[in-house]
Amino acid sequence: MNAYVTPAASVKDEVSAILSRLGVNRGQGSGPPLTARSPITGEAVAEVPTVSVDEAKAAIDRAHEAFLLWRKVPAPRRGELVRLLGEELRAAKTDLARLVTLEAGKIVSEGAGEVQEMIDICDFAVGLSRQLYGLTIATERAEHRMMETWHPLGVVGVISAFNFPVAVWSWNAALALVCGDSVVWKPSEKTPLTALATQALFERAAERFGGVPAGLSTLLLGGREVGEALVDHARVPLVSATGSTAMGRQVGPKLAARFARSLLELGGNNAAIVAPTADLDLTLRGVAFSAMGTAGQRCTTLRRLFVHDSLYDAFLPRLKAAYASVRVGDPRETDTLVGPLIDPASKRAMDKALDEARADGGTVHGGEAVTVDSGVYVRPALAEMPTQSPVVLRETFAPILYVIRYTDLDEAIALQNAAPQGLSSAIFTNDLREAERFTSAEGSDCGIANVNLGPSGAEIGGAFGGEKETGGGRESGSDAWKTYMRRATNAVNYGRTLPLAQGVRFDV
Ligand code: UN1
Repeated sequence: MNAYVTPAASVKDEVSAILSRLGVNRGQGSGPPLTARSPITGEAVAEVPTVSVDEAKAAIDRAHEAFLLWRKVPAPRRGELVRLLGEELRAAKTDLARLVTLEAGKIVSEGAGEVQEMIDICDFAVGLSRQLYGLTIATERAEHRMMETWHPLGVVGVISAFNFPVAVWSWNAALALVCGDSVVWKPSEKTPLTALATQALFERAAERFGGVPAGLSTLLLGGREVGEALVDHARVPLVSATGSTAMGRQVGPKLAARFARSLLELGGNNAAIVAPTADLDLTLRGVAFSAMGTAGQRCTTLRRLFVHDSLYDAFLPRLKAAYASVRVGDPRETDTLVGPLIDPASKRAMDKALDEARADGGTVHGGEAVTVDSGVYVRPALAEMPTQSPVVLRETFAPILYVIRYTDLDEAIALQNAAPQGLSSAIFTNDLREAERFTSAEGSDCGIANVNLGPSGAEIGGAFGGEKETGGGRESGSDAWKTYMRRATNAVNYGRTLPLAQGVRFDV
């Protein structure tokens, strides 16, 4: 449970108290200092040092040295470190969740949910540390055995965004650490404090574990040039990058040019279809959470809604009422459901998109500024659109839900798949044929396709990520761990002859 009930102390005081309770070391470095702000009030809450490019490169070299030692530690023992990290996260959940609220503006339950995702992935990774299975494969040669072995990969670079300031690191780090890799993390410049707090918790776990190689998990605070150092460093065989498609377009080709792996988790322009048999009470809640939750700042946020003609007039008034009544405000207050946007630039992007929607013949409900302290707060917007015009097909990282009527399911699926991104999607229906069609090969083209729940709020057990401009990466559950390891195929001849594959003869 979250122990905080009312926003009594100033944001800055609360931040300082949490940082000192968590034993946060603000780090060092000769780069330009970074000012951490809280979107709740817009105020500066701390100043932290950043590293220079040379310092970043040296830290990556150290992480490589750490990898050389860590890869020799048996995987279940590596899992023990992640188990301890999970314990530290459990113990610090209230404080870290609160810091997520203060620094990223998430409402209390979403801040707690983010830390819960970290705990969940630690548990998952601990189990995984005894299950890094390879296959044994039937071989065509007599007295041979063929098998796959999964080996540690190297330094894993993690570039994360402000909207999931700590969970994304944990999805990558928990897996990477059990896989025998070291981790170097460059968080968003908008959320350095939650990153420092997470690093402090990792260090506590490492101390309890004993004998963790120095630099096994390193935090690099800095600007774009620090991210570039990670992307360009020859000792980094995998970079997992979460952010905009524009960022991915730069990072992906650079990694490809040096034959490093990329795990890209980029933009989403997620849709849901409300079909004739949908349970409208459930649909309303599913749509409201996915579209307005986290103030529309999840990559899985619902941004496009296709509503069947037969229930459009029954459903829309209910949806409009929910939009008009949802409480926008200080995310620390328990009845707030929509907190602040991260910064004024987000509001400008939202206003621009809504102007464009109106110019395209849309009717906009909501979207106006709400005055709460000196942060950037908006009422989420519903935009009823005559067609899926270009603004609808663009991801605007703000709470705008475009609503369009449809009559035929295939038409709705085609509209949903017309977006350049392919992260998450959903259908609300009680018709088995429609549900199955939506999840079939001819249905949604996204990495996530849900039935009777919204596109956001995925749990860690599934592979998370999407297709097309979302970048194709998969993180967290299922077999996403394979990206963090290298696969060796081993053929072993235990006989005294040398039969060649494919029946080739080569007698010397
Ligand atoms: C993101 O917005 O970057 O499915 C990730 C969800 C979360 C993850 C979102 N588990 O909404």
